Amino acid sequence: MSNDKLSPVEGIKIKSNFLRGTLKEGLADQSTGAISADDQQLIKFHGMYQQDDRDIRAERRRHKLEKAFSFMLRVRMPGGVSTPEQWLKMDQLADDYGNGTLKLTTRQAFQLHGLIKSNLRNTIQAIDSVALDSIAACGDVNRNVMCNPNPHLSGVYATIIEDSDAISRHLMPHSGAYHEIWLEGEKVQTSEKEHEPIYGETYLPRKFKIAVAVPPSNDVDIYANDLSFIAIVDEAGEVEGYNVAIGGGMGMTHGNEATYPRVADVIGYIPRERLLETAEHVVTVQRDYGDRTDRKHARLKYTIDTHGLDFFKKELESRLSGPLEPVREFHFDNNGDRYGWEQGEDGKWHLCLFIEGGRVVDRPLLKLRTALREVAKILDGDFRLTANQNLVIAQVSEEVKGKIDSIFEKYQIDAAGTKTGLRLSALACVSLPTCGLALAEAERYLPKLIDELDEVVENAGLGQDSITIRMTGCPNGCARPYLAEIGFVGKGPERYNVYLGGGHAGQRLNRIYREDVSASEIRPLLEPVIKRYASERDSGESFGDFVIRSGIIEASGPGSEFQKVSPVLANA
Ligand code: SRM
Ligand code: SF4
Repeated sequence: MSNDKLSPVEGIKIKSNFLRGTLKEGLADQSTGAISADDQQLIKFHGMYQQDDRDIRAERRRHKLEKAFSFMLRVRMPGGVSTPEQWLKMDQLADDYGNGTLKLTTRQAFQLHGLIKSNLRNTIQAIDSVALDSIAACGDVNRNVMCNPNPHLSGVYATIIEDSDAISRHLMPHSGAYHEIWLEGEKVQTSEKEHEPIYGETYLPRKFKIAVAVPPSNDVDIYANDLSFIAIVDEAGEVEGYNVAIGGGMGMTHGNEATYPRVADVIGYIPRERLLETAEHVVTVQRDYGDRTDRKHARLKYTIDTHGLDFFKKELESRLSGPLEPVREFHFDNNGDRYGWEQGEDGKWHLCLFIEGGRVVDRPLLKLRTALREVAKILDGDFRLTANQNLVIAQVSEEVKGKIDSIFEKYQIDAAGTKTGLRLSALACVSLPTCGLALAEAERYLPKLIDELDEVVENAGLGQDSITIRMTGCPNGCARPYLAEIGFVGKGPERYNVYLGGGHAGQRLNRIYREDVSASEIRPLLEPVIKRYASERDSGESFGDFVIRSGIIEASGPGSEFQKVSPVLANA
């Protein structure tokens, strides 16, 4: 392929000297709150995005002021595990340098928003002081490795968190740029020429995402990841090995039919000791065959669809120590979180706490951030961020459990998860005001929409039944809306495409029901569908399955694949 066909970001990576670019100079430039366009691409590999406050963009333009630039910092934390000390540091940084909130993301990471350029180094040095970093939290590399928290299964959990951590470390960029720019300030002196043994100097064609799950919980949404490992547990309760799934992804672009969400294919099984070589070589096949000319066509899902699944599998096996074994049977039954206290096999207590929109913030009537800070100060276990933007307070002794209950009582935090089934199963991406790609509100609007839909559900007599609802401010799919039973995807200000029919275990894509609906039209649009579900559903039938069986969503037509898929061996 000739270089002039490569996407411009490929050129930026090549000439960046292993992700350094002119970041040091850009940070020192006090004449602007921004960094150069090229460095904006490179800083992603260091876990940051340049953003601006979109709520005040127009006003600043009117006053001929530079945009209100700030940075979002995403912390790498495999499996979403945070010690109380790390929590307290992040909480403090949210006040010292951020916008006073902590965001728990859909990939089990912390995000700080609103950091100004001159505070980036201080912030990164502060997270480093509690053994956290933001290396490869964004960028064309493997991102934060997810794994489900499974607090009640202590033995299996210990294995999968160890494995997720090992994958994360194995696929970390080797460049010394992060340490040099953010921590040391000096070039790390070494006689060896720097190189990236797995990625090479142009890294991957695009971002790359990995998740590890223990059935029957699919709370990490394995079908939305480039690469997933589905744990197969033997009769003794040990993780024997993993089924391997490849080619999931959500992002698409309105009006560009060459882009689409795709659920992953389960291609085989590997014993546990072959985990790292498998992860490495799915990455290297994507490195070598991914499309570097068009970033909208560069994810692994397109590599597979361009070259064929059989080709990809053969190429992968040629790089592995042996062929993949046949897929082992597995079963997912949900992709949500289980709220409230639960006691684990080892007698320790775990509380899964609902965090609306993953936003840890003090509001006038709900001092959530303060309450969690008090919990962190006495916690004898750890925190685990979930892929549904919630929080598990894990490994708690009986004595501390009582103290945590008192804290939540004092601050009137709903520890038992008694909100409605809709609210507890809802996800919204960040969207406005920080996301530069947002076309419509999501995190700030979904709670109000749920208020309306809760009334509909209650009138229909559906009670606490959960229907997964996910909203994103644009089609990139950060809250995985195409796997939801009801998905809303931002089209423009206060306008959404409405999708129906995703699988309740996240195993099947939904498809478009109505395009370009205004926010005020959503309730009247969905009310008759929800009423029909309440009166006509079969026993135990999920909303997603019902809308297909009843013909509310046509079983054929343009758009995503739409056959009814059994969660057992969904894609084998
Ligand atoms: Fe995302 C870009 C937020 C999970 C698909 N995502 C962005 C950016 C960085 C916007 C940008 O590029 O300028 C958003 C920053 C908003 C902000 O102000 O914080 C953003 N994505 C998020 C988070 C914070 C959403 C949330 O509310 O939790 C999630 C952070 C996860 C993490 O900790 O790493 C987040 N993003 C996802 C997911 C879900 C997942 O991975 O399970 C997806 C869909 C899965 C996938 O990748 O296919 C996702 N984000 C995207 C895409 C579309 C990628 C594509 O293949 O087309 C973009 C845009 C892009 O990459 O060009 C994007
Ligand atoms: Fe931003 Fe779109 Fe992702 Fe929402 S889905 S955070 S609007 S990129």
